[in-house]
Amino acid sequence: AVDVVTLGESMVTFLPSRPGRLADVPSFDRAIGGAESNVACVLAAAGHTAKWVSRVGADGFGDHLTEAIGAYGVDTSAVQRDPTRPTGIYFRTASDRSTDAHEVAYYRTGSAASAMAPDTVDRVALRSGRVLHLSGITAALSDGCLRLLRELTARSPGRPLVSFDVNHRPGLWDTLEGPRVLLDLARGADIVFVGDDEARAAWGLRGAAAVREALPEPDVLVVKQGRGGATVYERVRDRADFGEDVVDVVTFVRALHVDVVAAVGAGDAFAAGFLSATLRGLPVRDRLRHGHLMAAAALTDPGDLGAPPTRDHADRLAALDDDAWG
Ligand code: KDG
Repeated sequence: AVDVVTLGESMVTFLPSRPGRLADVPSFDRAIGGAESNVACVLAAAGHTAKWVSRVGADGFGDHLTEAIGAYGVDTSAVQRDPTRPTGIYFRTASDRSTDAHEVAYYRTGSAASAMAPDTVDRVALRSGRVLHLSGITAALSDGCLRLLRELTARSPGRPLVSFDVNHRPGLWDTLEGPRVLLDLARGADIVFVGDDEARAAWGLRGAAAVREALPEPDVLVVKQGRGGATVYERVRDRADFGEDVVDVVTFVRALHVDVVAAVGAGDAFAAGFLSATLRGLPVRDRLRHGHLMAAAALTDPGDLGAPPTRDHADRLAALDDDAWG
């Protein structure tokens, strides 16, 4: 089995040549984006086998995406080409230094990837990994995409470990149902990633403990607390009293403090670092450290992805003593 399979739409991304409002940016540089392929690329850089399942247009942008993602070492053999629909693209501005906010303009309605559905994707490929990583972005793309996510997050025997990043993108939802759908999908996953800001905006939940209370099902819940750090709730059997008690072990690790160049893609890098360390059987503190350091690498690069650290590099950073980690 490959280590990780990810499913999702990727887009050719246009990065601004200078800071400022979208209305004022005169030219853009081509790059690649897509939350789930970002995760696959970071995992491949960290020495894992990763496969990205998707659909792109039979056009130059589709060629570029498959080539560029393949160049990270990701297996793109299960990516389908759609002769009738275009590859999605998007433009964005640079992150504002004080708020990390940026503008995004998507051109993805009716894209090839939005035609993904249970009967149009390679289901064998989707079950071929130790981990299947999904995100809430896909749920917003079309009815077919939502049906597919519902099927993949349904608990069934023998399924891969399902990882789900909530990735609430309010601008992509054309109904008010988004938050409820995302909570439902998250309930079916084994590992869930969510930002505390997202949990507040989508579900009105304040603080990590409130998120866990609303989302007790996943064995592992990771609540990202922005520049502060991240808290993991991990369900473990409590052997101390030889009973079958299941308890939540709660672990917090501070984030690395870096000067943010572009916040987009940091959550994906975090998920990849955490999943990499999970696949390697590392303890929860190190899973969080690998998440944070992959995120730091993405935060300090103008693109969505940049050049992620290799496994050796990441291991050296994760092994720094507590002083460095704060
Ligand atoms: O998480 C980063 C993504 O938001 C970016 O790469 C583009 O997938 C993307 C999206 O739908 O916003």
